[in-house]
Amino acid sequence: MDPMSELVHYEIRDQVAVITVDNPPVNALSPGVPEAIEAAVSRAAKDPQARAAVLIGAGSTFIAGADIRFFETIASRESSIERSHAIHARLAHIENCSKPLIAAIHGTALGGGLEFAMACHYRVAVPAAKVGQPEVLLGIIPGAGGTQRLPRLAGAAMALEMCTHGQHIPAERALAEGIIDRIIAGDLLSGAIAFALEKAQSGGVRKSREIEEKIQPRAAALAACTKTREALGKTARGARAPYAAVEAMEAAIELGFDAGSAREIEIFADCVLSTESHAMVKLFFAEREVAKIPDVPKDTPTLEIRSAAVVGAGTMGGGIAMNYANAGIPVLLKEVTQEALDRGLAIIRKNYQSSASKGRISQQQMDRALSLITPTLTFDGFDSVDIVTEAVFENMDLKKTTFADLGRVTKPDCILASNTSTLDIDEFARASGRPAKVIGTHYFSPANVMKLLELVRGSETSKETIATGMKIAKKLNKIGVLVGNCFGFVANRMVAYYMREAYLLLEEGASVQQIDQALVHFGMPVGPFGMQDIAGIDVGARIRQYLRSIGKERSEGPQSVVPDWLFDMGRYGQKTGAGWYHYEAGSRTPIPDPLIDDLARKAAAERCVTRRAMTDEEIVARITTALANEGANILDEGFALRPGDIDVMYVHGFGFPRHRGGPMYYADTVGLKTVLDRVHRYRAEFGDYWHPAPLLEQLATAGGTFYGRSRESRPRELAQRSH
Ligand code: T1G
Repeated sequence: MDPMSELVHYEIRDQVAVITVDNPPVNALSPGVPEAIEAAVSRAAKDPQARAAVLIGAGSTFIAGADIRFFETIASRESSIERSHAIHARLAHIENCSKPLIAAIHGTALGGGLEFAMACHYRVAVPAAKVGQPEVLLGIIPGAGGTQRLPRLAGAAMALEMCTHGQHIPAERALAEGIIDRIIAGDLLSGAIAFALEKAQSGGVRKSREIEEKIQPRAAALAACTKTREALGKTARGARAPYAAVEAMEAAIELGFDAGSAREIEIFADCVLSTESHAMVKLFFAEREVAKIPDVPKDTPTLEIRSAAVVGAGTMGGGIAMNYANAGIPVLLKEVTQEALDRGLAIIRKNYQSSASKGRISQQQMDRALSLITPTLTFDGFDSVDIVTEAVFENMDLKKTTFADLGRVTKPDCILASNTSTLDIDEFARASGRPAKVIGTHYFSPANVMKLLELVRGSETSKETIATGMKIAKKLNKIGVLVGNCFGFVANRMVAYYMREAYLLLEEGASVQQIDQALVHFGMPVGPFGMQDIAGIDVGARIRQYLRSIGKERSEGPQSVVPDWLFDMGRYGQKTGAGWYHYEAGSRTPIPDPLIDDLARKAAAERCVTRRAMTDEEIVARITTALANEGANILDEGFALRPGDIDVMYVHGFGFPRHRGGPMYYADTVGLKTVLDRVHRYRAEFGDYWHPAPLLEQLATAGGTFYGRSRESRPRELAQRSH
């Protein structure tokens, strides 16, 4: 082993130079790595002992791409262009090596990793390896020739799919598409060396830049670009990077490799400096930071979850049971009556059938998942499960009784989780007699689909319980975010303000369709009213009823009466065929209903509100300002650890557009001074319920941002509810 570089090693094995990138944890192309790879290839070219060379990654993966941490250091278009030219030149130099150069892939070859692999003459991979150009998920396009070499290897359609969606492609498909040349079933390095020697024997170097047949005829390849651009109209929802990738691919097809590369370099520069990219990079790191709880170290012991139970087979309970079954964990599903149990199971079966009919799961997977769900009317078997999730109605007395039962029927180390979306978990934690084992696990509707799991820390929740909760989130393929125990926790506390504004806008003169469309245009998958028709108007109405019954007022200001009227009329949303919209039998297509305008007019008259026309900009500004202002209160009070935690929740729980980074990052990009000015203006116009959050005032006055707020001023521990 030659210590020519800490980051890249060089050695000769069986007449082949082995170049090993060793930059843990993911062999990112940090400064020094590309240079060292190039130097090692030059050395192999000159080395009389080497007949060929293999590029391989040390540790668990090949190269996972550029080092994302360094994107922030790109200050101008010129410096981006300069850097890109340098990396393109390096890859051209590597590709021009006179001896066969083979990339040996395990783990993932992503972004710049795949681009380095494509500059090699051939690629081999282990069966479990994956390749991809995920740059679009960071708001950029491949910047080291990916948009030029990939279509030449795999054809325009495949390259377009990869560069506009960013998905990871398994080795087998990559082989079929021509991205890799052989799958190595045994030891990767030995297989790669054998492959390299074969190529040395046959004298084969093949430069992907010179392959033209896959992008011929040009008209067909360009038609694929047009088709992709059209399809993006539905999926990209306002993001720019996917379109930029298509543009770079068109350049690859129309201009040839060199001019196409020059175009890629320019487009990359525009993207890397965009707000969209900055937002998505912040989100990438925030998604990883949520797993880091300052006072719960990584090595905190956790409980092994081998079996589970769910109490309540309603929409949420059924969805939660499906999550466990999908993860291969047997789950008991308990209801009080046979009818309710049958109804719940029928919905579960219908959900699986719909996934199977869409080809998302096989019949076998469906059968297996269903066989893991055991319906029951009793607590039999609860004494052996490792976790129980309570998903009964949102009613404190019912929860208290349920937790008292669970404390009695489960084993002492069983985790007792609650799917409450608002209530004080300390109250029913005490009822269980084992508050250290109690944690909130708040799922989002539909629970078997949405990625977010909001974990709620009670005042006595133990660190082991928290660490186990985070582990369960991962196991269920969710993203777990730990929050403090305040009313509505973080997700619904903010949604209450989001919905308040939507309701008030409706009364003030905007239509349900205008508000929903303005938000969809902003990038949400569905607007607030469409969302509520999916989740159920009854859910919020029952919470309001409960609050009234215990003499509590909602804190988020004036409430429209319209949702309660809809509830009284039995219009709960999609499940009853009518809510904010009307639905035809068996259809989920929302049809505008003139009745809602009548109700809005009536409610406006009752509150003496003068109705007026509104712009989409005003709608988006009001709603996003309400979110950011309340987010600032939550941060200030210490119920969320970081602004990124809130953003991750909104992206994964409600589909807030990734390319805007989440409500807090979005507010930073709007400018906190502008956000604060709006709050003041709304206060003057609409009333005192618009309070500027102290943290917003403080940061806006100091010219700061939520993300720039110093670590020292952030809470290290989540706050607890004051009783
Ligand atoms: N740069 C810097 N840090 C990275 C990184 C990267 N590319 N990838 C991962 N990390 C860190 C991550 O923050 C975490 O740190 C740790 O590594 C483990 O990651 C020129 C411009 C590779 C599939 O988009 O998709 O190439 O939290 O927890 O679940 O055209 O990481 O431990 O401190 O995610 O095993 C394109 C991004 C870049 C790949 C591994 N590449 N990474 O998943 O571990 S742009 C990507 C991933 C580019 C070129 C362009 C995943 C993974 P910490 P992890 P994992």
